Amino acid sequence: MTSNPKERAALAALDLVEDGMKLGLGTGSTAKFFIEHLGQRVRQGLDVEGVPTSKASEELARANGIPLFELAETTVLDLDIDGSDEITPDGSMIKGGGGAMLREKIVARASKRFVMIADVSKRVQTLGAFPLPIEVIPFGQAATIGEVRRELERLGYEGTDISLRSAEAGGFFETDSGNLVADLKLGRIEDPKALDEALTMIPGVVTTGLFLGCDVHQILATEDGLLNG
Ligand code: ABF
Repeated sequence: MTSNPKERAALAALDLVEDGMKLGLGTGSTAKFFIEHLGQRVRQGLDVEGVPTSKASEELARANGIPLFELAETTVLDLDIDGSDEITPDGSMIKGGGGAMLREKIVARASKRFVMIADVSKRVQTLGAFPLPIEVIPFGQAATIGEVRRELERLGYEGTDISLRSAEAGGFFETDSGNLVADLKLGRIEDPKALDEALTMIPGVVTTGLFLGCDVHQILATEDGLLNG
């Protein structure tokens, strides 16, 4: 039994995988454990195929011999296994710390069931301590950020620190879709649904890192076990 809580959560999610399943393959360090252990099971004969939620997860899945496929109009995935940056007891999440929230959202929407894997530190009562990532197109990004700031003030978030995410190699971080990410330091989000709707209405905003209303099965690992529910 591994001592790493993220790996323990990933292994518990692996127990939910059955032969013949179509899977969403998440992004992040916890999902990495899942993909690597899934690859071992595939090499032992498990018959599954997956849709990766990022180029990084696609490369990792290929390196682990997991068959991949593209989402079609009628595709319904059996399980989407992914991490998160924050999650409340009712399953509302902030995702996108890794900048993959657009593809993650598309894959989650195409899935019958969303399995969130993380260490228990991701559990919060109210979202917002983790800066909310939003994906914005490069064209007119400054104007978009201005619109975002005005919407936030209308919703009562005064003086929010908004920063375009930098890339490690310098310049701005780019998502797999070639867009930018702005991180909103809101501190506490009282009405995530109203915030998500308001921000998503802004033309230059592609999506937010708010995942709301998913049927989420939470697998949260503590230092010595799993948190039930
Ligand atoms: C991904 O999981 C991202 O949305 C989120 O940022 C990340 C959390 O990563 P980790 O498992 O490394 O904490 O889905």
